[in-house]
Amino acid sequence: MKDNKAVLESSYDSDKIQVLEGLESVRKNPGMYIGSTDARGLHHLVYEVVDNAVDEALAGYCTTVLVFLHKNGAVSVADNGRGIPVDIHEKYKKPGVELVLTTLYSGGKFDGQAYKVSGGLHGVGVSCVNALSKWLEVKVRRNSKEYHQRYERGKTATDLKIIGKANDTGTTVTFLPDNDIFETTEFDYDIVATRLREMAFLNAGLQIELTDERTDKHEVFRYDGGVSEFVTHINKNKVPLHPKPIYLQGEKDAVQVEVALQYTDGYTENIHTFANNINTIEGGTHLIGFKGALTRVLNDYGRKNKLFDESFSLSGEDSREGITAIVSIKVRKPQFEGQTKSKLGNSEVRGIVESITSEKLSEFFEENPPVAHMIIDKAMLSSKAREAARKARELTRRKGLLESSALPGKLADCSTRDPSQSEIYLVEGDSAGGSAKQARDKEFQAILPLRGKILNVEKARMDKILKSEEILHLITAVGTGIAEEFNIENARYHRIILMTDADVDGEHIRILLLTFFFRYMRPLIEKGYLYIAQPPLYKITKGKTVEYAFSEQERVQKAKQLGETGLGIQRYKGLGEMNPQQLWETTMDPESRMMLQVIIENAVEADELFTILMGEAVEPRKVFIEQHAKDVVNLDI
Ligand code: 0RA
Repeated sequence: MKDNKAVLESSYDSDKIQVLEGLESVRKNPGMYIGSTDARGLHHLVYEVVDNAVDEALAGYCTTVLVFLHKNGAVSVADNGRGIPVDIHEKYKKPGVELVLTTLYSGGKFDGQAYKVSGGLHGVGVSCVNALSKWLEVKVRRNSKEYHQRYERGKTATDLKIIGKANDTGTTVTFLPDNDIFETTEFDYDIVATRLREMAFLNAGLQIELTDERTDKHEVFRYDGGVSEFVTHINKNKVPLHPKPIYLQGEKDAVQVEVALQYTDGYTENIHTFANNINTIEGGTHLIGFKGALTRVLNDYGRKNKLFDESFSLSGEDSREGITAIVSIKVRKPQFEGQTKSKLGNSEVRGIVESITSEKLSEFFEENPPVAHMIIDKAMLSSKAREAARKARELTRRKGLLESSALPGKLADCSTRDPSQSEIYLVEGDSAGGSAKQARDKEFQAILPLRGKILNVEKARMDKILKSEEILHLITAVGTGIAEEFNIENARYHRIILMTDADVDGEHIRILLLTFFFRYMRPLIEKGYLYIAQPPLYKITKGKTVEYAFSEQERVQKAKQLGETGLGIQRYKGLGEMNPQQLWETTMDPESRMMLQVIIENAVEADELFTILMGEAVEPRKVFIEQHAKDVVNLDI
């Protein structure tokens, strides 16, 4: 979304036809409007309607948003905003609400709002939701009356009618997603809840309620502490260094900036940025502004208060070790760039965030010296460890271990030198590694066997990580380097495939590897380079017929197909039980294999997951493993 709304507003002026463009194009090419027609796209429908309600809240007219997941598969979003206008539009001779719902892009101009602060990932408007629904009904409470209108597949089905009286104002939209369009039409409570919770954190005081009528589940999300409470929530399983998050806020040239931050005793940096309520996972100008200010304030304070000498300075990484922060800005014309359109491009934002953060954080430090001292002590410890790590790295470099010319001996590399064609299998154990080496297509498949469990990077600092031989092999083979030296351009493979046994140990190794990639090579995941191999769980034989099943369900189904008698069923416990030919056919042959691509659905949740699974605190981990025991089999972060 490159500022859809602004662009389209101007085209409204110059080309009045376009504003009345119908919704056929949305139904023909839904991906262009909502990204995809899978579960993700489906959930975007809800977000889109909620965003409109949140816009009303941000404009100061709405306090509560209610979301219902109905038994019949429909969803309702009800708000107590102004209600969508119902008066007849002079030019188009239709009620405003009908224009809003049946034409693309009528929103921007018609609603009289200069801009929308909020906006779904695609910011396309409720009319797209209408276009992609079997039916949609809207109820508007306005002018002391209640109005109703129904649409089917985006087309008006009934006239707007007054159906009763109203003693407040607001809008209720109810829609049933079209199963001709979506691969799945079943809403997932947790996915909806996570987004609504995030929205509530980002908009202090706004009350969002979710009711699942299918299960009678009900939650109320309301955080009067806003982004500060968000940080407290993220840090609930970590050990904070100061009791309360630091909250900074300001506004300049119509850009609103809110920052909350809290340091923990951990080593990772955990900054989540948002622009207009959208998680900008690729960062952007607000993130750059924040980081710049943070480093500068820490150095200025440290020097001024003689916590270190003039000649010393803390690096950016030192300043951010163990930090959890939310940076949330609201800007009139957001420019979203990058691979997944989730990087903020507005250049004016950088300086604004930088100056507000600098000014307010310096003020906070002046008023809270003990907290400032604690943070700077932590950053200085990081600096020492980083120096030690640098020395360790230099040493290994001198030994040639980190040079690409000195690839690890255990690596069976592929022949092609084209990274986009190359893949590497990280295989648990030397024996499975051996099978994989025999099975592979040498041309484009490399194999790196990993012995045993790799180091838990969640509990270690860089200097220790760089002393782990398995991890060094991994870094060298992948080619990108890590941390400050990470460069995705040097990736030697564009598919990195984790292949571990389907047992508890394999699961653990997979999570250790995922933790490493998430913490130190995250852009590889963001680029879509990381995969998890899916070896079969069962081999089913009948006479000469051999079938593989990748789940319990599939085993039952395949056994039925083959007939129940005379079946041989073998449960694979490890990769080692397959001969190279079987391994190739089931797990490595691009023609027939299944792989999971690792995607970061929600960085806050992924961070929480790794903190819980791999961090220091034991109690939350126990709870987590009990609650998620079933899911862990198909861990997706
Ligand atoms: C157009 C104009 C106005 C409000 C809205 C649309 C509006 C849309 C949605 C969608 C869900 N809830 C909504 N609430 C409001 C401004 C109305 C005015 O100026 O009174």
